[in-house]
Amino acid sequence: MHSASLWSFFYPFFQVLKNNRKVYMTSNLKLKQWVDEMAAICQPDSIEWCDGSKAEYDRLQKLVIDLKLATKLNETKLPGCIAFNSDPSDVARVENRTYIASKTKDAAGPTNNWIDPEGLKATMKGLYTGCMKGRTMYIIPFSMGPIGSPIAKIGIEITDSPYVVLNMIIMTRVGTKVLDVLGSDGEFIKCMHSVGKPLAAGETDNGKWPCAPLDKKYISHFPEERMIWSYGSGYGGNALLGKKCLALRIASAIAHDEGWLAEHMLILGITNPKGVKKYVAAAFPSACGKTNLAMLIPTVPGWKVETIGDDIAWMKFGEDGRLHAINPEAGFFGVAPGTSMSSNPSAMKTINRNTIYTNVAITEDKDVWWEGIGYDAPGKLIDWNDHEWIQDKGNKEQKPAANPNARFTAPASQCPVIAPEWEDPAGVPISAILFGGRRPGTVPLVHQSINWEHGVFMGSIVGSEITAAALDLKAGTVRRDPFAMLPFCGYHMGDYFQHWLNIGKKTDADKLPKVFFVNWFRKAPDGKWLWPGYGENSRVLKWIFERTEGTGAAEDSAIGYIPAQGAIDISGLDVPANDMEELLKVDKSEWLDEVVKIKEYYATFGDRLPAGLSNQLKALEERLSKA
Ligand code: SAT
Ligand code: MN
Repeated sequence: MHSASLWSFFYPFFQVLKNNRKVYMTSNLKLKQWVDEMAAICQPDSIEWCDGSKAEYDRLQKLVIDLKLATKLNETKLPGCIAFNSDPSDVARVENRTYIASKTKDAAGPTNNWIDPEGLKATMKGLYTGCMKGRTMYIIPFSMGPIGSPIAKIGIEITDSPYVVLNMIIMTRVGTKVLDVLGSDGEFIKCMHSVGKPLAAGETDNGKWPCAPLDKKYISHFPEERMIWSYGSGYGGNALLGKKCLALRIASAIAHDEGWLAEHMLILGITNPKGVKKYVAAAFPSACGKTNLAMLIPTVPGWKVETIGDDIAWMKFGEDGRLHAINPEAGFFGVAPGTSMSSNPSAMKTINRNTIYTNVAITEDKDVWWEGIGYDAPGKLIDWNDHEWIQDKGNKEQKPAANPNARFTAPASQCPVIAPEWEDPAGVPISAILFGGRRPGTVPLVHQSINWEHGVFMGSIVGSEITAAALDLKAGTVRRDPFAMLPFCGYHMGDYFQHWLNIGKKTDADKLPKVFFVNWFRKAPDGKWLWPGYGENSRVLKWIFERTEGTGAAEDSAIGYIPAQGAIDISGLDVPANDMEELLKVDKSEWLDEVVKIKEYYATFGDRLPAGLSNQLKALEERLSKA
């Protein structure tokens, strides 16, 4: 017998062994026990350990196409790309089904959905029982951050979704190397996931996105145990557990205990015409253009911006006493609608190969299309609901062809402006931290904090103004999203504020990043945008860069440092002088009004609001009344 036929002889026995869970691919006892335990509960037909290889990726891609769960896209225009349509009930994160199951309600704080961990485990064990019947259980060893980096963390995701495996291979570092680093006794974060749709004997998904109904979906976090249990959703942050669940909710709790920061921030590198490079981290609520800023193409001549990350930053003090950031992710899970060659050419060039699309529309020649892609729909499309769709620009009621939260999943390494050092295990030293939101009034284009504590105050009041149409709230109400972490902080927000204040005491003041608040969304009284945004934001980044160097002219104001007249370089830009004045205006009565709103909001934290922040609010009010 030659070796191939020997293998085919033994293969069935190997499969039996594997299905009996005796092939582990790891010597880590805790991992073996956990896989055994979950397999006994979920009862999958088979178990596969993922190695993150190209062969594995290609095999799973073929599997999802054969199962009609995904469409192969045009190989000439979009090589290596596929598209999924999810179930209409499963198109975004589900915040009201997302839980922090800490031992006490107080530990989760007023901004989280708390649930008793023991009761929740009983409920979810019930749901997990037999939930993988007819399916394969995949074991995904992954690293958040460059494998072996002192800032990185290892997670193991157990899932029954090949969609999740494919996405995780792009979004994180998956593979046997991770198991090597884990070794026989390394620590890992348990990430348990099931789509919650077992299959009867002989049944297949047959093209239908598997998930459970909304009231059976649970995205659960056990911060004390560093563990995640997700059930019933196959989509995005609900299912790709390395992202919001691990890298933010669980990591924020770990960072609190270990003295570092896990933040919902992009990271970019900015180089001036002399070749000096600095790094900036920035937090904005959703829909403020984080991915666009991370990949911005400066309009100021001689300046360069490069991307390190577009969503998450983990920051630790280096030996130099400065905060160093890594991007724990390896890909971008970005919103497709609105992404075009004019809004973000670098993103468009990142997603033209080896990309997974979810809930976009598909053209007759198997290209992708979405609202805001920059050109009209070319002929008949298949919309994200699998229906024929022909653009009717006269019909304002026409439903969009792509879901507004349609996504692309693409390797960060494909980004034409990725920084060469983006995978440096030591991270990059952060010179400036930016906060921002959509604030049509009150908040100027940019201002700088007086000191770290004041910077923490700025982060705590981040928010976007809502339009009356969007929510059942008064127009002009600010929906606060402190540090853009409202849905992502794994513990009490008051303690999180205190943690940020404590970070400022761990090093010399001059080694801390300078803190800024930016607002690209200020409007004139007549409702028109005052600032062009996009690449022109480089003009504000330039001033920020100069401030971190000790140059860059500024004036004191009641709310912090404001660019001096002429300090923002607007050469070649068509912004009239009075618009510029309006953009940098600090209106005393608007800000006194803001103080009243902040007081109401701060009251929601009761006595857990750090004194440092109530002092900052008081000081702001005093400065305003003197102004
Ligand atoms: O679905 S994700 O959580 O990954 C993206 C988002 O909603 O911000
Ligand atoms: Mn995000």
